[in-house]
Amino acid sequence: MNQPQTHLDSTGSEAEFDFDAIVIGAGVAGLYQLYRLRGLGMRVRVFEAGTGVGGTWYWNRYPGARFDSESYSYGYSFSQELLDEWDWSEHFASQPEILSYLQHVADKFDLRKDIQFSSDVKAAVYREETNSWQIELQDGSRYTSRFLITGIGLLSQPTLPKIPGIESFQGQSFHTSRWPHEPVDYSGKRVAVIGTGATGVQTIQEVCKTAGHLTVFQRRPNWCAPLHNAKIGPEEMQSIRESYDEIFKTCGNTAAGFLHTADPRGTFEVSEKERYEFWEHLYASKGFGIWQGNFKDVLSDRKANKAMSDFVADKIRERVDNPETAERLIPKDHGFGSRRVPLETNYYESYNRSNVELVDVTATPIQEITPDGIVTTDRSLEFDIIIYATGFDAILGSYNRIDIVGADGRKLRDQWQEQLSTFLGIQVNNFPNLFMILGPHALLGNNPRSIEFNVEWIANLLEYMRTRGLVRAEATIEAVASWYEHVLEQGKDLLINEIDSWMTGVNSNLEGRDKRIVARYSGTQQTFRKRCNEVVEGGYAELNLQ
Ligand code: NA7
Repeated sequence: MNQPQTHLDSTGSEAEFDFDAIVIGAGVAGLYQLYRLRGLGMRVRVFEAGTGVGGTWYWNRYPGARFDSESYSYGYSFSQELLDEWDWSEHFASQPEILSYLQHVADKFDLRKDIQFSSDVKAAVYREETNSWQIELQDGSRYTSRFLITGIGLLSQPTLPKIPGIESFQGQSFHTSRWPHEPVDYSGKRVAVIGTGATGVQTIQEVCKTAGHLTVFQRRPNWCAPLHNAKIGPEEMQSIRESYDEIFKTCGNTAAGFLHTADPRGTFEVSEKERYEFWEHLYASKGFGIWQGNFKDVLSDRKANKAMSDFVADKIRERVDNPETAERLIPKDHGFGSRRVPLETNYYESYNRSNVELVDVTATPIQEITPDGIVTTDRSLEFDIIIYATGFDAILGSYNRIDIVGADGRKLRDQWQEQLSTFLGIQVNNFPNLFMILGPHALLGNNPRSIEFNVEWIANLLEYMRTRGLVRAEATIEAVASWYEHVLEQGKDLLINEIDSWMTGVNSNLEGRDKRIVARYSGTQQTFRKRCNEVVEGGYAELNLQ
């Protein structure tokens, strides 16, 4: 594989490099990027750390893992054949089904032949003299290419809590995103879950059904809302299939690419009766409507947000039998929707079970983990299994773990340490020919929709370069500075940027990550795409092309 070989490159001349493009990651992004670049006749190799395709859906095998967006809005839209042949069995598919889907995609488009599995990229160095990249895997093997494209995810680098003695635990313990491929039997076992983000919520509501006893260690509660999942029968699937054009059109018209978008009315523009009827309707509806399809000012106006938060708090009180437990489950430090809203199925009712206990680690912090279990300031608890649902080194972690060295020997992590900035979340000055799919300051939202857009934007640029014999693309420093200003501007006045969460780059388990940063694009899909399209229409004037 790594022997010197003679290839014809995409222009028909003898290739200088092992590949025209190297893609890191065989998840939703990497698979589609491979498909698109192969369609341009490029020689592409995908390097994937896992043993199979799927990315997020390969790694996150924890119990209860599933989409929080409607399955039919969260798959690929690029292939009519794929849309025609794939049946989703639930409105919000579970991880095994999603993984089967991505495996099906890899097989259908014969993608595996260009994917090298168990290949963890350790370093990537730009070589100015040849306008190319050289990557190095953990095993020391090296590969070269003209272009380097990252499809490494924004939530792929897990973080464990900094708790003394964590290594000493003698039972089974797992981070949710490093779940074993073999089934874990927790029936009758004493199980601990640390963390109550979207992942913890999905895990807790599932594990409690069979665990002998489940103890949930909660630091800060989140505002959760019902998912309302349901099976999809053959007839409903047929009708969904017939509506795909409409579904993707809707996603294209909403602010973040979801099927839901803000209601044009302000919270207090309607009567109290109308307001509560609307909120009851949202609470009884599927998916992210309650977060993304709420009154237009719920996520920006403090008074509106407080009213909505009070509404959801009352729902929690209704659903949880023990009033003290209910109060502990109601967030007091942030309003509804200012952190990612975990969607749930009987999550709150889990706390009515006799085998489930909620421990508030803000009141009684965990002091240490021992060979037998967990010691808080209050007591000592024994466990057979500890599950860490403690989140990720979000957005930055997947880049920082690779030693990415650009022009003049500058390291990406050092440059971003000084200031996190990119152009469109796709390119970075000083890092020519490096393209990121959903990099920092890119639009997130409905990620598959954003991924398809970004992948196509990158593919179109590479095609543009090829037809003009160009070999080097680098965002200008001015373009990066102007995007940075735009990103800051778009993030103003949003409550979501005023609270500690992975979305604002805060992670208590990492050194120096206690200050909020703007790590993602908070403007709308329309603003983001307009800017990206203008760059294309303007002949990529913001890039230095040679
Ligand atoms: P999150 O949303 O970052 O949640 C991590 C959870 O773990 C959160 O409740 C944290 O409490 C808790 N945590 C982290 N460290 C500790 C320590 N040391 N002690 C106690 N509790 C801790 O990650 P998820 O995996 O749930 O979700 C990430 C995204 O993946 C999600 O938004 C989806 O988009 C998919 P905290 O709130 O910080 O007090």
